[in-house]
Amino acid sequence: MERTRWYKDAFIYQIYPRSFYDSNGDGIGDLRGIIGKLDYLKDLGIDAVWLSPCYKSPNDDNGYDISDYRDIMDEFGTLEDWKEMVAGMHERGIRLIMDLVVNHTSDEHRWFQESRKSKDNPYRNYYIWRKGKGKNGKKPPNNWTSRFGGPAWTYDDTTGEWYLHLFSRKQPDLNWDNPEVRKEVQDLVRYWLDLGCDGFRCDVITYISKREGLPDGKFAIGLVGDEHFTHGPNIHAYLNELNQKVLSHYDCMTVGEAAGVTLDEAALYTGESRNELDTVFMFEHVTCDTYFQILPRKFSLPRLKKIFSKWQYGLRDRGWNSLYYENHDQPRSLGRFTGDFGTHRKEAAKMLAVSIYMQQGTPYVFQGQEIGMTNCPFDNLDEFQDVLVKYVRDVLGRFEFLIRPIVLNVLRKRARDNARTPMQWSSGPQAGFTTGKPWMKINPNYKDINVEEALEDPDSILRFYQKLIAFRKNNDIIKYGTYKENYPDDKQIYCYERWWHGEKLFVICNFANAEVPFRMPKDLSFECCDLKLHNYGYDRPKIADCILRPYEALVYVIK
Ligand code: TEU
Ligand code: CA
Repeated sequence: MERTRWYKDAFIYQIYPRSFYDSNGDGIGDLRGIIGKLDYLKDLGIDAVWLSPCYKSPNDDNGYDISDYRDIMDEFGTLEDWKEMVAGMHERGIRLIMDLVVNHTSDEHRWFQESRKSKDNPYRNYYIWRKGKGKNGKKPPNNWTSRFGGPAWTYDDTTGEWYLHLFSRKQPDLNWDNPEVRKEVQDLVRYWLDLGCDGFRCDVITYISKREGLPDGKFAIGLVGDEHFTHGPNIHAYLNELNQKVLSHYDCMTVGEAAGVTLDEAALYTGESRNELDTVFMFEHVTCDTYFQILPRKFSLPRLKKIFSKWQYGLRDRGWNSLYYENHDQPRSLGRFTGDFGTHRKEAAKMLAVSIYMQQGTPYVFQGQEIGMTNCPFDNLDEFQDVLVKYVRDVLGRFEFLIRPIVLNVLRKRARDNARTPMQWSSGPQAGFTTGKPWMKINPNYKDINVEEALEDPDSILRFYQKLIAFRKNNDIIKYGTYKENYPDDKQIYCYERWWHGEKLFVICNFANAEVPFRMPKDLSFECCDLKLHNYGYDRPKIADCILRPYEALVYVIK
């Protein structure tokens, strides 16, 4: 099987199925809902869909807790619906990337149900069980914390031992050191590829290999234990094995979710000769406005640019980047990376698109980003649905009321719920998402921000995305060109160029909601120059010293 590496030319659209489109009025998005919107996706021009988990799940973490890897969640439909969905995608030239969540299962998975029954159950070693510390073993085996807060261990009465869960207690970690577990994963990956899926987004894949002996982690604020399971001792061997046994036999692609990944590690994961993953999601830019990855920190453009440039220069010829601002775990990018955009929502959203999608790598757009959806003005803590928020509230316990306004304020900025409010299709009831009662709050701004409106407006964010995606298609400068940043210290302007065989792409982005003077770089000489993308009506035909308008963004091809 020849691997065509089609992902280098692909624009990928992420669907969070629960919030995309509800076909049957139960208030929950579903696969038939996706089928109903395939033409919308085709018109947008995207090449592939990354679908967040749609497998059977008790939904403690909205499908990231899987109880059966080979079947579809009841609320989302059936395997037949899935097949129809894939066929419909393929007919339209759209590939499907499934979410592969194999660091952990649900505690309701049959393997775990068996595993907890007795110490000699054949499935016992599928998970990570340990005796506790202290008198009677009533203290957790080590000090690792769950990514959702609290200890990463839960005590189980039946056998008097603890099991490890790096996420919620309903998400027990699989034991990848057990060859049977790795075989199970290979089999289920093959199962979906044989059914027609085109690749995988590998959930928290950097956590699957834990250090032998599970030593205590060093003291840290928030997350403890990281150094013993992020890029753990056998990670590269396990990924190489999965690749050689299964992935390499298909023309598929993989993208690993890689929180904490460094440039050198990313090169190891994605180097083409290493046969592990094709690409990874790094996290540096989406943590550049946080403290301890949790608390909000003032956004700084130079800090963001430094991260972009580090990855553009650093992974060149050594691996392959992923380009994203949003996903189902991140707050919305508008406002976050633009400051208060006031009346310039459209310009700001288009500028953000230019700022990232002219870089080298595989671009991702998250549902709603293409119409400029924003964070949701949640009114109180009960409106949040995310298991992560429930954990936070658990930890605060009866002290919650003391700091409730602060918590609400932080969550409004940072909560994952911001990305998960239903897709805004129209200005009609429930934003056209459902005819029933939506499973989660709809952002009240849907009357102004919705797909219907965007399709009618020739100047909409959506129309701009269509143009940008079409421009990017089969564009060798964007795909292969070298990257060079201008004015790295500028606090308002992000300016970079890409160069390939005598042609140059020149990108100017004003991140400020204000007029900002721009000076042309001295070494820029050219004979002809073509304005390809502009969020202010294509009226600056030449690159020249000028005053950039609020959030103005320009892309030129020059020769
Ligand atoms: O995310 C892993 C992860 O690193 C995030 O959960 C992060 O810790 C969190 O967003 C705090 O910012 C993946 C999935 O994308 C996420 O939805 C799941 O909840 C998680 O794994 C567990 O499967
Ligand atoms: Ca439904």
